[in-house]
Amino acid sequence: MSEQKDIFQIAVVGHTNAGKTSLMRTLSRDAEFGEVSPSPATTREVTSIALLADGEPRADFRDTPGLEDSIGLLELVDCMRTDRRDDGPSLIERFLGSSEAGGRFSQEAKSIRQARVADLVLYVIDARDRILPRYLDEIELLTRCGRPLLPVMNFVSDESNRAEEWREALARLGLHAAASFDTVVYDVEDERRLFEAMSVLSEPHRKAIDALIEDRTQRRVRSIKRAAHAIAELLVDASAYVVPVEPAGEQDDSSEDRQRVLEAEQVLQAALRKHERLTHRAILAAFEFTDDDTDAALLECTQGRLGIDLFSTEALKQSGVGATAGAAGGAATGAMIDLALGGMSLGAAAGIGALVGGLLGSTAGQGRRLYRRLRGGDELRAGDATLQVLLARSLDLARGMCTRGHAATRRIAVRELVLKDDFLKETLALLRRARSHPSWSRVDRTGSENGARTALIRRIAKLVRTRIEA
Ligand SMILES: Nc1nc2c(ncn2[C@@H]2O[C@H](COP(=O)(O)OP(=O)(O)OP(=O)(O)O)[C@@H](O)[C@H]2O)c(=O)[nH]1
Ligand SMILES: [Mg+2]
Repeated sequence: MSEQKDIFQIAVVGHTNAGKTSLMRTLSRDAEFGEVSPSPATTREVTSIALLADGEPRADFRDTPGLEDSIGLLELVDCMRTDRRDDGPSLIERFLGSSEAGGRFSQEAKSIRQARVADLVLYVIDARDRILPRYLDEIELLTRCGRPLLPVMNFVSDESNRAEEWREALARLGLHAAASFDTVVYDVEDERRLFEAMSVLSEPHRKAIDALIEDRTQRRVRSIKRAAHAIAELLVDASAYVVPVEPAGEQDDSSEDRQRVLEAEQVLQAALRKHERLTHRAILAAFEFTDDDTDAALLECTQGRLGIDLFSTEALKQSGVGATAGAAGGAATGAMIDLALGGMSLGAAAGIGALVGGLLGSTAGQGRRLYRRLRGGDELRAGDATLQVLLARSLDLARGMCTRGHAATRRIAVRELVLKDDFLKETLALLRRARSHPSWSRVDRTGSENGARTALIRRIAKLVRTRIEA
């Protein structure tokens, strides 16, 4: 536990299961902090974490055990009054010095002790709950601690929340400032408003809070930039990637030809699947989720939208490419992989094949094979449909991460974003430049720096960023 004297001290208190430890996790961007569980009385000891700005600790948040028997405790504290002028803090001190603080109310005493010495007390509320007498008694006890008190309503993204009822009840108790902050469904604006409300109640620590707000704003911008860059890199790598098809021998018939294409197709699919997974990890890392969180989160994804195979009709449909897939005869790979014969697209090569065949008086197929041998081998590459699916899925993930608190324990909420036509067209047009540079691709290999590649990635990342933020 950090023991710096003049650092801003915040006690995080409240009823058991209200989400105190979850709040600590999300504010500190540390999904490993403490223990979070749906069963009550999970946190048994006070634990602290320092929030940093520019690498310096600015505020010390203390997680505390949940208040379980506030009704019993308030009765006890009331009985400790010996003079009608005894004020709240003196009654609280009396309780903390009593044997009851080490006995029946030992858990409550740990929280109350922190609330008594903190510069600010955050009272975490499960805003779905009705306003029960035990909550009113919790507030009364905390008010008696004599420190600035800020209620923080958690679970506000739940439609059944009673935030308005809570606000009214809190106002009746003289608590006119209350913050809303869902620890699981993260909202960057709510976080800023929470810090601002803290700042109003803790004037001497305004500078520290301003530094935290600034730090978080910058981190947000950085996260989105990094995610956009990872997506742009994925798209450029996938566009530039080519898999050669083994050159056909003199005697090859068309079934062997097909077999070779099929094998190359599998190589291409496996490589792009792997590259997509790497990008998804990079997106999570951009939002400050560690490798362990990433494993858990992506594992969850495997049952959801991102778990659907990249080269499936389902993935095409989900990414709004359904019509294209249908046009290609229903087979997903037909729409997703381009077979370039001797360096040109299938359509153009079929024409050339017919032309060569016609000239030699043989069939288009024979002509095509001959032409191919003259030009060198065939190759496979990702079609526009694949690029569109890669873009749609990675954008969905990045947008999902924008609203994922570090307290989230469930699967990532991936919502489908309908890609705007002009954005899609512009991105695909830019990607065409990568098509003629197979050496730019980092799929399955590392590559040396290349100015034109970097410039293209930057341009695409800028476009992608606007969609993450949209
Ligand atoms: N959906 C949702 N779940 C939440 C939210 N906050 C907390 N939870 C869940 O509620 C349960 C309790 O959260 P904790 O953070 O452990 O609560 P606590 O106040 O620290 O509880 P104790 O340590 O037992 O006093 C966990 O299962 C959390 O995942 C929220 O904002 N939304
Ligand atoms: Mg806890």
